[in-house]
Amino acid sequence: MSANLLSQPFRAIFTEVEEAARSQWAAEKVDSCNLDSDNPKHRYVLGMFPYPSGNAHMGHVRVYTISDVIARVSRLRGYNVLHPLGWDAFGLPAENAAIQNKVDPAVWTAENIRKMKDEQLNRVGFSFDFDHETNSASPEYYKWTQWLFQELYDYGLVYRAEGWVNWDPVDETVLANEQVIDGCGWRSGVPVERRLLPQWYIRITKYAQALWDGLESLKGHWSDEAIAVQRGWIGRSEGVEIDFPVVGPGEGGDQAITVYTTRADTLFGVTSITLAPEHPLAVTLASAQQKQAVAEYAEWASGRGEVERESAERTGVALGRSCRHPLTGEVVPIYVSEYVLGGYGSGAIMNVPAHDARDFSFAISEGLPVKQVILPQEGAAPVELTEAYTDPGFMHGSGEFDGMRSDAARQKIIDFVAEKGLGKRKVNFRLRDWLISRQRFWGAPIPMIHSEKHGWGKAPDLPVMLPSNPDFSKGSGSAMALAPGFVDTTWPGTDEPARRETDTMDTFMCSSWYAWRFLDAKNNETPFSKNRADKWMPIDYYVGGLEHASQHLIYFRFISRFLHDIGRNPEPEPVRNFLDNGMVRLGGAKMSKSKGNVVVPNETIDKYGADALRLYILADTPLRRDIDWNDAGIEGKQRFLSQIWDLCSKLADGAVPTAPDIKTPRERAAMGELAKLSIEVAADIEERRGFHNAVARLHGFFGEVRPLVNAADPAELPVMRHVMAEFTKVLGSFAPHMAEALWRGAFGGTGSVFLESWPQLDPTFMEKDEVTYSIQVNGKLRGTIDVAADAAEADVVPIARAHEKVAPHLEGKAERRVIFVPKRLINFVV
Ligand code: ANZ
Repeated sequence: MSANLLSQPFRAIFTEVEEAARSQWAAEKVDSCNLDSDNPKHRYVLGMFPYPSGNAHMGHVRVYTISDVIARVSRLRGYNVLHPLGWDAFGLPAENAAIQNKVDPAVWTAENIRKMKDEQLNRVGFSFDFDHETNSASPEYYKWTQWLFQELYDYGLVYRAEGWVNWDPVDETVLANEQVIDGCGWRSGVPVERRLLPQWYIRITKYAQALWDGLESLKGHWSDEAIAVQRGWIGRSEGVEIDFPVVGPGEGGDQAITVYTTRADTLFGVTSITLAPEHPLAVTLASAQQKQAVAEYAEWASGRGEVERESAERTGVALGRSCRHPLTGEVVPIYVSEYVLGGYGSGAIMNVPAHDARDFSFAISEGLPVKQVILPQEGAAPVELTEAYTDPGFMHGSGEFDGMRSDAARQKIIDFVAEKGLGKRKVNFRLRDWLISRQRFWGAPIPMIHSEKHGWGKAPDLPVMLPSNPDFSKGSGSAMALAPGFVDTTWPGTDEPARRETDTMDTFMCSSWYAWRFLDAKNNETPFSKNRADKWMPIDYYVGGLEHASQHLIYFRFISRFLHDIGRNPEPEPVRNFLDNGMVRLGGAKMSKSKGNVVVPNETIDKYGADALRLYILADTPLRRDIDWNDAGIEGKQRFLSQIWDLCSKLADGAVPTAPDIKTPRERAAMGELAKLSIEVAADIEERRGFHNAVARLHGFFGEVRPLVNAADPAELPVMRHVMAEFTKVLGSFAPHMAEALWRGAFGGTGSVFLESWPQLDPTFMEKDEVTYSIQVNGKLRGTIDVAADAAEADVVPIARAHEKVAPHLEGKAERRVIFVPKRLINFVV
């Protein structure tokens, strides 16, 4: 940096300062990471990779500023740090843009990546090593996504089955949920139909228990909420399956309906049985009179979305048949209703209107009895319920279980039912198999082929390349089939005709394994080498929004466990510490282009500089809270940086001692502030996730040290220079551009400040020359005194005894004991 920049006001030259620092980093390869270095200390710091929309937003700035601070602090503290960035580059927006603007999605995506990387994110000063960049839409990457699919297939974790999709009858294409707006296709505007089509699934349910138990094994930091979201998604429940025999005469009269319940304690309150529309017995069992109504209802309901089914008004149709209660022998009617889901439990439930809210409203609309079997108080009389009573309580109307506490009775009834052979204990999960196929173009082609003779098999010679210049004239789902030469192929090792699968994979598949690819981004022989995975996994710090805690994290943890099981990943879990950060809002609302309330990073950087932006986005708000954007806040950060700049410019002339000789109280005080700063900021970042506290400490340090520098004698200036030079090393993780400029420009650094080490100070610097003692009489505070920190008890106690506010309380009383706590407290017990 030219010396004359230093003499100018920071506000006038910050852009120049920032650009100069970035060119130095690029030229000197300051951010590069040698993955095979033999430094035994290493850290993998990862922010969730972005979708390349072409517009970096404040959400990106927040995530990567956090990961960048951890990465920079870690490097200065002696770690070899991997802090990479890549692109989650497949997906719908590219395809939509391609259809609208008639460009190849590959071209559109490449241009967006260039914009986001070179023109936007680069300007924030993130220390990414782009030697390890990945792009999930490149053949070099998706070759291995396809490999992963085929591995899962080889291990029996992939299957094909019919699944419901949104079908646009005009565009003749399958729509993603996001493309259905108010029940209509986003392009055609006509109502969307639900259709059953063959789909590829991944058997993630086989890992449900492991994914559940794994949450228990996480030893690093995971917020309770991130864990809770996953528990909700996996949804493990312990219950019992109970058989209700069907009462004859009629078809299926010798059968039983198996229900799944988590509330065996309510068994005596059952007043009906309800089947899911998909239940195989629904139509079969229906009486002749009801068969058609049941069939029509079942067909209508099966086509409806799950959320809709669970939240709609309770509807249903009686089968005209009944079941016998296995314990009481009572006969109860059977219904079919959409709120019972086909894919969960046994697809049939026992209705207990008195104790389940859904059953209560169903019973009211069907005129079914409400039978209370749990009472809030022991010995209370049942009353007419106006809503379901869902709390625990005391058993009633339940035979030999009466009077027991309901939670204890639950276990007893399960045992009883099991002993009698009427049912068995059962664990269920809400987690469903992962529907992975998408009838779209811009994704990793599913690497399977089909022949009439051989059925389905793996496509040889990966990657199965995505055709270029797709023809979207018949909608996105057909582009693959229309690509010349894509579909027709031959069965491996023969010249028999075969057809390629035209579906592509869910993009969550691409992001389920990207963390491993960063370890070996250029490897063409294997997805990643085992040595690298053994060394670098699990990720030490993973940063991203809580909105990814359900899907992405579940898929990521699943693939991590799978890779572990096949011997390619050292530990089952992929992440040690998960840092879920809040959002950035404006005027209380989430920033969004459609609402027109966005603050654009590039414009902010033009106005205030990247360092001010970085400080601002970390300051004041704890990691997990949302930030409400406020221009005054970022102006304050720019002012703070200007003050640092001015002070350091003033100090610039003269030598900076590396091991200064500390003599005066002022020098000692400045060193004390530096010691406190370096120790506490390291702990804030590495252990406490207190990014906002760390920024507050930068302010605190400066507030204490600036007056010391301003008051310093010429003889004290070398130490002051030393303190401020060391300060730039701490500041650098937060405001890297300024720190680099000052380190080289004001303090004579010959290389990058980021190749230096974190200040290591003797903590005794933090000890004050003087300490304050509280003086108590019988535990009650009467006064304080300031004495030399190393003063002995024998010197301090007489001073305390003579204190003007203390002496009157001691006068004329017998001193029984004196409690002395060094550097803190004296208590006279009288
Ligand atoms: C009787 C009962 C009484 C229930 C009561 C609840 C409260 P989780 O915890 O999510 O597993 N259920 C079972 N299978 C179902 C299906 N396929 N579709 C919709 N609901 C179903 O929930 C288990 C409870 O959800 C089960 O316990 C059953 O209702 C219902 F006072 O049985 B319960």
